[in-house]
Amino acid sequence: MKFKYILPIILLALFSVSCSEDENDDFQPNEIEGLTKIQELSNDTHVIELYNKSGMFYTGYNEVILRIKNKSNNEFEENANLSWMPIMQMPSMNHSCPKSNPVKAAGKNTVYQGFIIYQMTNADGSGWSLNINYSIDGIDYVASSDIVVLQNELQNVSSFLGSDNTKYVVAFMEPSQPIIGINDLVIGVYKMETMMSFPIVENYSLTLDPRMPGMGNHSSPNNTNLVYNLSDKMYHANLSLTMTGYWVLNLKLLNTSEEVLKGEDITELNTQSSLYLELEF
Ligand SMILES: [Cu+2]
Repeated sequence: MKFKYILPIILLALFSVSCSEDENDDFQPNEIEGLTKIQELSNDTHVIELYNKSGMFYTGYNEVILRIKNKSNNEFEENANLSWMPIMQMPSMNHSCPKSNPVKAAGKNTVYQGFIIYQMTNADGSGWSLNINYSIDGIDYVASSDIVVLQNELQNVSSFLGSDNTKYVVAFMEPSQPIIGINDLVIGVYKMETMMSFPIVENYSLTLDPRMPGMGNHSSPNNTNLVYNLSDKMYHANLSLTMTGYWVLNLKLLNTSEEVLKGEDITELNTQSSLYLELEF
């Protein structure tokens, strides 16, 4: 082949590559800006990309953003129905954890948002896998993979047996960026109904007593107890943080009859509740 035939082919190839990239930018704006990829799960038809801020899963509450790339045209699916099932394999049994299935993120075209609350992990981050079931235009798909879940240094989730002989998971959700002053504290409460089912606990309440163990276990003024919020199905309170540092949020969980299921008051002799979450900022 002579050079005069090759050059137009090269130019054509270059042009079509840059052209298709422009198309992608136009039709699929970057909806994952500021996020870091945790990992991908892939099957024959799709690549599912998982994102959050840190790019890692940690024990406790994990907000997760995902998108589904179609392998045949490299476009992101905009009409998927998703559910997911995190599973931890333990020596004697398997169990799942509290979660919310991913739904289309508000105002976005290609990204879906949900959360997973890992209540434990192995020291080396192993043990968990994630199964994602989804359907697009009436066709069902599955993707699954092992995932790495690292141990959070602070106790931001507590799993325990209540005095009603029911197992509960209590998880810190907000504030993710605590401030000196009044913070909107958000906590999730879940019941371990079976190894695989962790429904939301509604209409209970939690008392709140934040303390600084490093500074004579002092508290702070103007805290409120946690009450159930019907719209987001989580528990909210005013959390008063008077200074930066290490705080223990001492809690008591009460059922709808105001019976204490877990936790104790803080006194001179009892400096910490058996139900608590930690925070440092
Ligand atoms: Cu486990």
